[in-house]
Amino acid sequence: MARQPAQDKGADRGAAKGRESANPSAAADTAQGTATAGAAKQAPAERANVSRDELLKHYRDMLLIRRFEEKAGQLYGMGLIGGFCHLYIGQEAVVVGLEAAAEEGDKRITSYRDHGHMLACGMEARGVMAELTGREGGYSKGKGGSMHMFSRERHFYGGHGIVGAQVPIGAGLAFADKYLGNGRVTFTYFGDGASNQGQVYETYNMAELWELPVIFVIENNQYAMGTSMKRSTKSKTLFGRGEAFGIPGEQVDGMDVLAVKAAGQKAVAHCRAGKGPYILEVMTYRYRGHSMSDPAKYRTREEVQKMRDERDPIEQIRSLLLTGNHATEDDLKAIDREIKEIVNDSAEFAKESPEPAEAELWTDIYADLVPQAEPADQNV
Ligand SMILES: Cc1ncc(C[n+]2csc(CCOP(=O)(O)OP(=O)(O)O)c2C)c(N)n1
Ligand SMILES: [Mg+2]
Repeated sequence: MARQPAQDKGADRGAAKGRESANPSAAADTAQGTATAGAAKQAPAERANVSRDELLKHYRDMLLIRRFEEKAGQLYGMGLIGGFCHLYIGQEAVVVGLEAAAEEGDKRITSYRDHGHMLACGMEARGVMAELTGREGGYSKGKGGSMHMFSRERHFYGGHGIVGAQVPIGAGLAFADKYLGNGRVTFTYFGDGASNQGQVYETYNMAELWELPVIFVIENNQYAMGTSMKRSTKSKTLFGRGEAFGIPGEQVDGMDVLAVKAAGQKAVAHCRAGKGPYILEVMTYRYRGHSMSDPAKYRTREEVQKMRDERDPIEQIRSLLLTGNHATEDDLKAIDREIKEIVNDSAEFAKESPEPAEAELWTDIYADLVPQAEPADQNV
């Protein structure tokens, strides 16, 4: 069994530090020095007209993801989660910022690093944790696991283990919405590694040709397993590749939830106005390994620590809340307690939920939605 790294304490430990250094407009100093935010030229308080309630919601939503993922890491270490498990710790601002730009009915689809996306779009922590542990109470009745959860109710279309596979499917979802004329937008998330795949560019071409309402969100965490961006491409930006197909886009500071939200709103407006797809390259960073077993030889501990100390997305909002007198330490402690309860409750629920019955092996294999055709004439 893979050894677990120490629990992520970034959101607590860096509190004081965050107040001094959390200027989200600062260029992120990353492995490649590329995590600058095209959209983040001003400090968020000046840039975004954000209410106290919004700030608190962003803080709460990001903290839920972080604490949930820490708990998932623990349960994995205890042998309660089998198979693959890719944690999202460090990247919380991406999905929380974009969900803040979405409206009810908009769709989302992503890769295997998907727990944060589920929580951010309103799926229940209990159902996600029970699925991770392979229990009946999970979103896929315990048969899908970490990478294969869906919720039609919350318009969440997975959870895809094949790198890049979700990209054409995301365009397909957007095609359906365009056909139905319902004004909905699809957020199609994929990584920097996935963005070197051919199917992404076939999808770009069709999406632009058909003016599909799809936002391609490249979560550029700068590594594809152990391969850094530097080793995989000479492209200066990934969003810039859309230009060949006529798709506009931009690079965003993915450690700044307000910058992500602002860019998301712009992209959504573009899509809803019928102008076709938009690309957001969101510069982010994962603190943990690629998955639970990761030799971590491709980057230094110092690189990770620097990012956590100086750029942590939760610390940035925490700092804004405190320095702007929008919240007190006690207010934030109360939120921390509330989140802890939700996460602990999800783990208890998961442990108590039974494993799926053997008969479940034969269910949920084919959809029953296709109308049955009349039996064909045997002689034709
Ligand atoms: C088609 C395919 N090729 C290779 C793999 C193995 N694999 C899993 S994740 C991954 C890296 C993808 O990196 P990126 O797109 O940057 O996403 P991240 O893991 O950083 O979120 C690879 C190569 C796979 N699952 N599917
Ligand atoms: Mg990556």
